[in-house]
Amino acid sequence: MNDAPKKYDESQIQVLEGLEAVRKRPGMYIGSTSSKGLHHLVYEIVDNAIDEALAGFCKNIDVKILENNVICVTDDGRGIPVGKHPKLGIPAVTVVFTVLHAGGKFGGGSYKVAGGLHGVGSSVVNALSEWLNVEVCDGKNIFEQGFERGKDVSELKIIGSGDKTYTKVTFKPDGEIFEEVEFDADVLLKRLREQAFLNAGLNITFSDERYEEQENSETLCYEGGLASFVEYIHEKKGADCVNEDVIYFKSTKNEQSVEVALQYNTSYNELILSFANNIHTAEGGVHEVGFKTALTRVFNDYARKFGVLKESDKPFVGEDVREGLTAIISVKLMDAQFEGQTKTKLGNTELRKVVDFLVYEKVSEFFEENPAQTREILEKAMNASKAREAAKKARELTRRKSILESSSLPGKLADCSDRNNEYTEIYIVEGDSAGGSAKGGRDRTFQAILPLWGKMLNVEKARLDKVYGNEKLLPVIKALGCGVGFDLDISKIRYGKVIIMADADVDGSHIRTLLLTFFFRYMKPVIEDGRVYIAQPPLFKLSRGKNVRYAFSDRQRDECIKELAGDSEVKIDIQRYKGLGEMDAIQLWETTMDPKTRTMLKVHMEDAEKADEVFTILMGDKVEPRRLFIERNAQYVQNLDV
Ligand code: 28F
Repeated sequence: MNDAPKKYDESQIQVLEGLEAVRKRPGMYIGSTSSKGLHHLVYEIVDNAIDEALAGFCKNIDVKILENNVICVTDDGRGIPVGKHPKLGIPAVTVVFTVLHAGGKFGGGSYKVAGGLHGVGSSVVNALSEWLNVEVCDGKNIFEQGFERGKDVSELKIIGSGDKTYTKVTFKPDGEIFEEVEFDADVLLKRLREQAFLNAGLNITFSDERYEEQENSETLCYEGGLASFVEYIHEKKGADCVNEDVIYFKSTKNEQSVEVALQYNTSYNELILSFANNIHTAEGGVHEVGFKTALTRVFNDYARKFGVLKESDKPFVGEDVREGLTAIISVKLMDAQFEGQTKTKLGNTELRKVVDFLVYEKVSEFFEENPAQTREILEKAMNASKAREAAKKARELTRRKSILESSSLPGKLADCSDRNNEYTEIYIVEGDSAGGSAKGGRDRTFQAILPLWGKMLNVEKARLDKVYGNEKLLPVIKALGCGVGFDLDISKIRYGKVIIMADADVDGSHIRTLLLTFFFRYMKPVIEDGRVYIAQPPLFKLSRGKNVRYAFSDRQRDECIKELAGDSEVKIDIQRYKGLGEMDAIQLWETTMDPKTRTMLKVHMEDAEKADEVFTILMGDKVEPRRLFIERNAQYVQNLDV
């Protein structure tokens, strides 16, 4: 250990200030210190290895979770340079791990993006790790350096020799920073698989070595790239495909590449995933716009040319040509501009035309060369277009009908007096008895009640025109007042919160799932806006004389028993609520509706692809994928009523 007195020159001070800044406000660099932020540390290191693959020098990346949640990532690239940094006079690899946003990768001329959540650099991971070890082989010597909470605790030193080049980074996230230090292997696996799809031929191996008995490892390598990605998505949710082949094309021009894969399935939903430099552009951007406009144009041009669309027929609109579409768009470019609220919208305007031109040219080519598959695809677009027209008529009809009726609000709605949708809430309640108690218990200034009745529709297997005709959903659409499907205008929504309140039994969870499917498929912005909640009524009422407690789980029930019994063996009355109707209005208010005491689950959508898969599996018509899903997830279900 080099114990010479530390010379605190300017560069040392810059290093310390940088790391201090990261440890003081980690959320600024990795989004949060929750489990999501914890996993972001791994993505950052893996992204650097993938950049080395993008540069063409790395073929294999290995990711391991070792015991007590230590991560080890290795790539067989050139190895981070160990030579002295020209300006700072210390090894380049030490700069990469101690200077914020360091590394030549940021000096332009690479795919790395500076700032934001992407490419925050290895130094942030180092600062947020209890310890980190970097090992580099330059084809001759093996070098190693250790750090603790970002500070180097040893000089870079030679620990051996080797004839292969590689970089290996091992680190233990700092428990002082992260509330949760337990890694979720499935979360890492999903992200690594996505990166393997996005980088055709890259070989990523993953293993979770925390538990002796069940070491599981996976090798992820897809020569088919995005085409394999589309096949994987369809296979995972048991989708039936309309056309046999995945339409796939890639074009690279002056260090810019555009890669697209698309295929149609028989569902009514569209799933488009877009990426820029391997980063998921959840907010879309120019590449998605270019793709969508070109697709609509090529459908219309081809349909006109071959008489599928007659002169008198209206042209296809975007939603017609995207019904049942699974598409992945991946662009790689220098100096990508990320915009939007979460820096996940691609802004490079010149790219829109590039993507548009390529998609138009390549999809036309496919149509010309595959008339049979094209006929299937266009027929589906025709049906979608007809259903859209029918939905428009159904909507006009409901509008006209409601204009004929006194109010355009549903008869069963017990509205609230306040009109400001900052505060108002609507409880969608299953069953008239529960609806009655909810009306009796609510605070009518800001709480509206809509009792549901009639047959519910599983929208997973229905188009929008059927939704308008459904007696259970139509009142919900009218009460919320913001429309549905592609003409939903979230600014018109009449309530700040939409709260689903159903019994805690199997029927209640079925109606809840059907409603969530409806919101996800036809009112997604209401979920994305964080307005959908699930009421949590109590499962038990415990009483000892006048002393009453409510419990929302078995564990809470047992705690209440101890609390009420104290140290005397006395009888405690325990009532298991079978349905909301068993509670009177006051109890329902106190336990489930009073904002001061209630607990509610907020419905949020971390990952559109995952949500699409879950709804397709749970609500779709394929039994096998559903059985597998239930088998895999039954372990997480509390109070399973078997
Ligand atoms: C397990 C994580 O971080 N791999 C990396 C490289 C390779 C180079 C590099 C990285 C250049 C001057 C900073 C090598 N030779 N895996 C990784 N592999 N960084 S990170 O260079 C970084 C800058 O200092 C590299 C020639 N050019 C670049």
